[in-house]
Amino acid sequence: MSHIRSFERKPEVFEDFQADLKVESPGRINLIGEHTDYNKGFVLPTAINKKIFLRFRKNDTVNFCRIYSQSLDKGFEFRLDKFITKTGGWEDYLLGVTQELLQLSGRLEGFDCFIESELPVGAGISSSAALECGFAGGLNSLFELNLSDMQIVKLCQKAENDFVGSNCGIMDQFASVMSRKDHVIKIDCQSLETEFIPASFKNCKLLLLNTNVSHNLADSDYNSRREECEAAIEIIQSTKLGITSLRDLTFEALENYKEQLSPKMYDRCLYVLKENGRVLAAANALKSGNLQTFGKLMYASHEGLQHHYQVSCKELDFLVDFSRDREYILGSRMMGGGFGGCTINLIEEEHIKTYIEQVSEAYFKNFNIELDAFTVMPGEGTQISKI
Ligand code: GAF
Repeated sequence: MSHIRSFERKPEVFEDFQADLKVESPGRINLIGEHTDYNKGFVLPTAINKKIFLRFRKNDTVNFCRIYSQSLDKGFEFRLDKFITKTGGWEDYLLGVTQELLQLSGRLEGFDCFIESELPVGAGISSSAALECGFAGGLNSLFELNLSDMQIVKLCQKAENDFVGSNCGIMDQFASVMSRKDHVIKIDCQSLETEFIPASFKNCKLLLLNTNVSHNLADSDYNSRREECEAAIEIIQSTKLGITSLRDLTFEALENYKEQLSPKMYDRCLYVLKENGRVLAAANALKSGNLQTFGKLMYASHEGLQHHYQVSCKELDFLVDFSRDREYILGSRMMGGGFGGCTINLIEEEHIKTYIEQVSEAYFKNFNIELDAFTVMPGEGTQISKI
């Protein structure tokens, strides 16, 4: 039997909670470079000015841990000296991180943690990475474990892969921890080299439109895309040594293997190769202030995700299509893993209000679902402070 005990209401101990440490852990956006991180390619994300807030204190026990989420009005307690098992719910992000920290440092003790969030769940702005990284960063600091930011990033990704069971790449955790205010990060997911690029969008803003749908198979379809890429690499590797990821493949080499790959595999690979090129071109366009080019690359990215990688859905396609003949929208694309969540739009500021009214009305008419719309700014990665 699991020793993890859930509670549905706020326990007394979290009333008037006096913490030792507070953490601000941001969600992330990705301007371009989708499904390229686990293929060892390039991405262009940044943290945003919407966050999860966590507060921690030691509770003077050796093993007893208590966590409460104000936003969910739910919490749970567990012991560090008992085998940690999955619940299948939001708790797993935190239990997975705890297990990784125990394995890496073995030096945790009892604590209480109070969580509040302004990140919508399932919107594709990575509330899960924000939760993992904020929690890991907080415990690292509370118990003086001396783990580096990169160790935090990697252990959170591992917790999500091994404990939660989502085979995600490194982008979300990296962006949530490492970002700098008013910059986007070009990450080479093979070498983990980074370039911080000033995020100057002139008279434009980044507008997120949340479809408020999250199709059921999001996790398994995500994992199967990754498997399809890995299967293609395995086929190519069997005759061409030295190819360990799609990053090592050229367009020319891919054409040579076309016959041996299924049409689906070929399409997935082609998308990834093209998307890597688009990230590099987009980073250059941003540096030279060419937002028209940047926007076109966003549209091209969506088309690849829709037709070749096949991770979009009718709600996302509707929103991208709706933006197309409006000159004041420079670019639009689905963002994140896909199958629901948000589109990201590069839009001239003066048209935002009218556009939100128009697109919300049309979206509701089509799907009978309310659209959520909000602008975001590139923000700072995890921030931790003693109280
Ligand atoms: C999700 C994953 F967590 C990331 O690692 C990345 O693969 C993304 O989907 C798609 O680009 O957010």
